[in-house]
Amino acid sequence: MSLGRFGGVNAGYVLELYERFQRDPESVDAETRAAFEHWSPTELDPAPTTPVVDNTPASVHAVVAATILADSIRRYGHLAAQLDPLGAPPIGDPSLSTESYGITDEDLKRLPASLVGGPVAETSSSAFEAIEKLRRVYCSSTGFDYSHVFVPEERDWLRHAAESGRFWPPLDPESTQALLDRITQVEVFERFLQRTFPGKTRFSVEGLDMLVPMLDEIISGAADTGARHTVIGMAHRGRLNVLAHVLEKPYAQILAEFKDPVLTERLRIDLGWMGDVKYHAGARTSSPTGHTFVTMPPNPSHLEAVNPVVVGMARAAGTVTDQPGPARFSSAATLPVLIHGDAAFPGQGIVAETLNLSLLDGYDTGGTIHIISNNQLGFTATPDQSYSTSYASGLARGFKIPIVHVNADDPAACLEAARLAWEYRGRFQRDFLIDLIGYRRHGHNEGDEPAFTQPLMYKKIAAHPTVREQFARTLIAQGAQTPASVEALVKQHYGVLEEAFASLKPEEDLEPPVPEPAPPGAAGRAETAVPIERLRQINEGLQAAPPGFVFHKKLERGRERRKSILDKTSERTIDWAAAEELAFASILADGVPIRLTGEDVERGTFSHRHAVFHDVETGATFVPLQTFAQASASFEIHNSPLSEAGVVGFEFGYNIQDPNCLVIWEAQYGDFINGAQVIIDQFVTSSRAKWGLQPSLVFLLPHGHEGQGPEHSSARPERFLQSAADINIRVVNCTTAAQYFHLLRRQAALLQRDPLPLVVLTPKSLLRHPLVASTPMELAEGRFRSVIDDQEARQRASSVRRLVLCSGKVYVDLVASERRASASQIGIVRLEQLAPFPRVALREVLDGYTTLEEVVWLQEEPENMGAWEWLRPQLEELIADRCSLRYISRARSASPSEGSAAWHQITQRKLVDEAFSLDARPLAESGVRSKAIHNLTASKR
Ligand SMILES: Cc1ncc(C[n+]2csc(CCOP(=O)(O)OP(=O)(O)O)c2C)c(N)n1
Repeated sequence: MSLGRFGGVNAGYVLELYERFQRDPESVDAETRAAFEHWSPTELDPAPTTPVVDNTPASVHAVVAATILADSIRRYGHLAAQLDPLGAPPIGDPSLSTESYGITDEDLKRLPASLVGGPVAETSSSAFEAIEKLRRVYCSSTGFDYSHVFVPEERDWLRHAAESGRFWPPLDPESTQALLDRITQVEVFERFLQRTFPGKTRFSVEGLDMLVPMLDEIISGAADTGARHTVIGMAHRGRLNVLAHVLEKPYAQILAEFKDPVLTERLRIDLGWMGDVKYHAGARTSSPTGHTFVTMPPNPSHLEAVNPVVVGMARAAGTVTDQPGPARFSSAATLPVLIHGDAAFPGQGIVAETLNLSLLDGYDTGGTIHIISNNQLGFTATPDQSYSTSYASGLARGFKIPIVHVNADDPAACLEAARLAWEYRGRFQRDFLIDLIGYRRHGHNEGDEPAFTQPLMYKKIAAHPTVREQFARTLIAQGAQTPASVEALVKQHYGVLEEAFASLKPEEDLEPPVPEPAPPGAAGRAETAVPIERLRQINEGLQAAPPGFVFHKKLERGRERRKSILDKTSERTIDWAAAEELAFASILADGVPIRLTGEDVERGTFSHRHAVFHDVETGATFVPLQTFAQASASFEIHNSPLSEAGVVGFEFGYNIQDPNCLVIWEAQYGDFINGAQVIIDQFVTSSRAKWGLQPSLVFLLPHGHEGQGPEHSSARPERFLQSAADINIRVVNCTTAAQYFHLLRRQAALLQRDPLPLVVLTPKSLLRHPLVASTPMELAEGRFRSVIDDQEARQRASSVRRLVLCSGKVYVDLVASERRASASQIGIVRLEQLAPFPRVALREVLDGYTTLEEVVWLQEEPENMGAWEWLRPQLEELIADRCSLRYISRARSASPSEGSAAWHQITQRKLVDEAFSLDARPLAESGVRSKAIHNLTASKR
């Protein structure tokens, strides 16, 4: 016997069958049994060199063929599914045709259905019938694409779900009527907008109308199974329709926004309100009982950037933080839904970063439901210009996410996909993707001419009936509707919109969510001192370890030292890490939960934090901030994956969803923050002015020129400062452990009263520097100071000619310099907070020096970086005609720092020398810039 075309892998399958037959002849069907009775495995030719003649008894050949055919349909059936509503034929695959296996339908009819297996076999009388049913499941208007799912239980479940049809919606008269009503509403909304505001951009959903009923299905299904929060993220396409119909944003408000109203001066100037275009707006709705919520955060134009934000929001929505210990997350309570573009999903890297979060501790949400609203175009770009994968959804395969491609013109198939998605997610707590394949009825926006680039496609679209029209025709043919009833439904929905439009009073209807800033005087202020006794109790609590826990020797010694750091109240025993831990612990003791994430944060990049100890014998972990006796809220800490945009977006979302939690993200080195620049620009610094959000996310960004080269020196403070507008961000570069302690406590205290994102430029080598250490009394008294005067210079204020203003690490370089001792005419004042500019505090300090000739801003960053360009106009205004203003910096440069440590030291020394040289002159050739920008003293006196 020869296996003919079933060599190789298929031979293996025959052998398996044969072994089964040998063990138990009854375990294979009668025909296979008969064939094997006259066959031996020695007849297998593993590598036939000449064409083999197929003299296989038909039954064995057919048995093998039938099983492989069934398997191929399950794996590759989607390649033959009619997924394009515009009729492009599927690419197909030879493995799906009976003929490819050298068998006929007649052969299949002689074989039992059990060879095909699964639910279809149970209701079929032959393999032929079962295969036909499989084809209807896998090759119709749904393409089940799950063969890449590795977990057998999941694959079996998916297979059974697809083949049993148990998620196929019962299109009984009531649900049919409801569906027709819904898609009529969706279509009429777009048509009304087109008629009322012709050509105005709205990014119509038309061509993907089923998106709305699918979201209905997902949201109600999730709510039925206990999800309290659904968070939906989506871009422009179909957003207005989803806002109106899923988020229940009033028609009147949407219509008023089409009139582009100009808001009052108070909103624009006093409160910094800028607003955003209507198709970026967010909304939130709750069920009539108030038990379930659907939220759609606002969205910037930057496609897919909202993905991690939504996932972070969903994580926060399912997290309980009011108990000490780790935060408790319940996946059943929350559901993230992300709607992607078919060009953006494969194109934007943040998609992969977000998918990578899906199963990670601290980031997992119990599964996101993804829908690609696939209109087969990205603006003008075609699929072959947009992705290298076979489908727009290809990336999801690598994450083992089940994918269902579905033709958007088949309502029942679309609803089945939606049901399958939430059932799978609920059961396996993993992501699911629906590739909803439709078309785009108009241009990219409604003023755009699509026929310039897609003439053939748009000829087809012009003649293509809408999904509502097709569905209505079917119902009319079935006698379930009449042309008149269908038309009445259209009129009814027009009527509602017309009424809303007629009642429109734009200024009154529009209520932008403008947050009021804290009242003047109260902004940024909080009592943050912690009595020494309380600190001692907390510190003692932190030192209590689980019985028998074996610490690493070095860390054990560190813990020993920690025990006594509060004993002597006026000795500098508090270093940066101790201040941070005491700040965190006291915040937790005050009942404010904390979430701290970033690359390697558990230990700290510079091995200073050790928030998580590892038992050197058992590997068990111990987190003192989760177990100390005084804690009254949760402490969450996670080493993040190696991502910036994804994880910062996630923390932003977490933060806005749970504004009462102190959410902190730490960069490995500050410069890596630029990997998240879109999140910073589009969300962190601007979301208040655009959307009325009030983030309070904290960024810890190691910063300072220490000779580590261009990439490990600067957290690029200039980028944050360029976006600073007084009421959107705080940027701090503080110089002592106590300042850091008060700063963290202030941020926690202001979460509700005066929330703003906080950027802290944190030390690296200075983490353990004695000049940065503080006394316990400095924690027990006082508060964060935005400006720190030079106490020594203040004693001799009348002889001070130059005041050097600086921030952060360069201050330590100055005071550690041997030139400091002889510089009696120079004072060194620290600007601990760069933004909002501490005008009042700095003026008070300047007022104390009446003989000043010059204020110098000293920074170690190049002239075009650091804080100089932010400070310059503010210092000019403040100093006015008091004296001159000078700056000292590295020379203007394309790169933040020198690439050599020795070169760095030379430049750094020059900077310091220049600060102490009263006869300073421009030193362009030295790599350092020292320049008086004007001499107001001379010109204005
Ligand atoms: C990050 C980013 N790059 C470029 C653009 C400009 N842009 C807006 S829509 C669009 C096409 C998007 O295509 P697709 O993802 O398929 O969504 P569709 O508009 O077709 O629904 C482009 C390139 C953008 N908004 N965001």
